[in-house]
Amino acid sequence: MFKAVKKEVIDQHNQSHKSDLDFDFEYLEKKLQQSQIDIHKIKEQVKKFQVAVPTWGVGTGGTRFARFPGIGEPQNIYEKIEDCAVINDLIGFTQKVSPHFPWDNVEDFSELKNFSDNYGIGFDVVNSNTFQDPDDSSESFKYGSLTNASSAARDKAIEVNQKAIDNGKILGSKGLTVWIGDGGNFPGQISFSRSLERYIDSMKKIYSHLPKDWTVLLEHKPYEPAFYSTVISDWGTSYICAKELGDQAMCLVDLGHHLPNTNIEMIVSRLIDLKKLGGFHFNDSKFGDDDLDAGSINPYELFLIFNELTAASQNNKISNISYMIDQSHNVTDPIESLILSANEIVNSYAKSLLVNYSLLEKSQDGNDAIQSMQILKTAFNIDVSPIVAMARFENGNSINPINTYRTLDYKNDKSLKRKNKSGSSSGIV
Ligand code: PSV
Ligand code: MN
Repeated sequence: MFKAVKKEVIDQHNQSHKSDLDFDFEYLEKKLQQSQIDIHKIKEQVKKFQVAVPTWGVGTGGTRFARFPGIGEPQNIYEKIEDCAVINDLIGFTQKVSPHFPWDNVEDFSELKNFSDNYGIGFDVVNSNTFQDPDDSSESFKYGSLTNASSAARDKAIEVNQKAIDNGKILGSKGLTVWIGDGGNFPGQISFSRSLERYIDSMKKIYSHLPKDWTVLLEHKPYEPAFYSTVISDWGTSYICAKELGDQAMCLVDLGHHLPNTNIEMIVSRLIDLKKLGGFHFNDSKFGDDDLDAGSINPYELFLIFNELTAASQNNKISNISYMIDQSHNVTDPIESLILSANEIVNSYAKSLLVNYSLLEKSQDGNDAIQSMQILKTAFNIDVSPIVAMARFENGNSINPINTYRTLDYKNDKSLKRKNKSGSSSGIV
């Protein structure tokens, strides 16, 4: 097994941070004892938390205006895996990656799996890309993929998805996320009705290609790249399609795919009750699908989402939710953004574990709005970073991952071998 970051480096760093961590942890332990919360129980749950890193997230992102590549950027899936292994060696919460096809296509998927296995990296849900033309340019998805009026284009889009499943099978994945950019830029451009019908029809063909132990996750989005209407625009449409397809079809909630001020935590609760919540794409946003770092703009929203998840899990209402990050890192070193984002997600999860749900239920049913709100706010306001840091330490990872990462000079080192392609193209990868 290779280590992207040497164990000795992590251990040496941890030595200099351990006594401060012990001090903070013991203080929090006493503080939580006052509310009869056992910090060790929380820490054990936190140690098991996992969220997948998007392979496309380790490359510098961009907008439709420009992309400003960083130094030592990964140029192919193998180099992306190396960067993901650095992240996981430092934090341990990201043992799997979520690949995107055809972006991550290789000749030999078994070889890729062996390579990743060696780094201790596995493969989570795979993603299919039919929002740009297929690799062989045999068909165009300019006017849609799974919902295109041309049956040849639809068949090609189905084939791209089926290939993604086949690749994922070799990699050990158990799921496929389907997001299509299909929609219209002008009123009248497409028939709302016929395009949805075609989507369901195409999805049925993809669904029938799924192995029995796989899940297909349907991802909705209200706009972009289509700016007037999208075919799978909201969670209701996504739910109807998942229901129509069958038990292996679930809905995926990308935090950026909602109109402003949408109550995302309520959507999460609804999908849980409808038994159709299958996964997340975590990110944050200010205005639209900004793909900013998780928890960087609205950490309370992230906490409220985990509050729904933890309450549902304590009532045995959910299992097997796929947690993935989906971000575009335009001005930061993606490795640093992903380290902080994953920790921010774990942080929100840890805070949700502090909520006393039986007290909250009583308070809600007693119509005590102030107390109910305070129960959540109190948990949210507790600094759980010593729990998360101790979980990382006990899992063999870094107490202060950004600090450790910066001493590696990793990207400078990589830039000697990885040569960025010239020019500044736009786009997300
Ligand atoms: C679309 O905006 C999306 O959220 C889908 O999940 C894509 O697969 C991903 O972004 C690409 O970054
Ligand atoms: Mn997404």
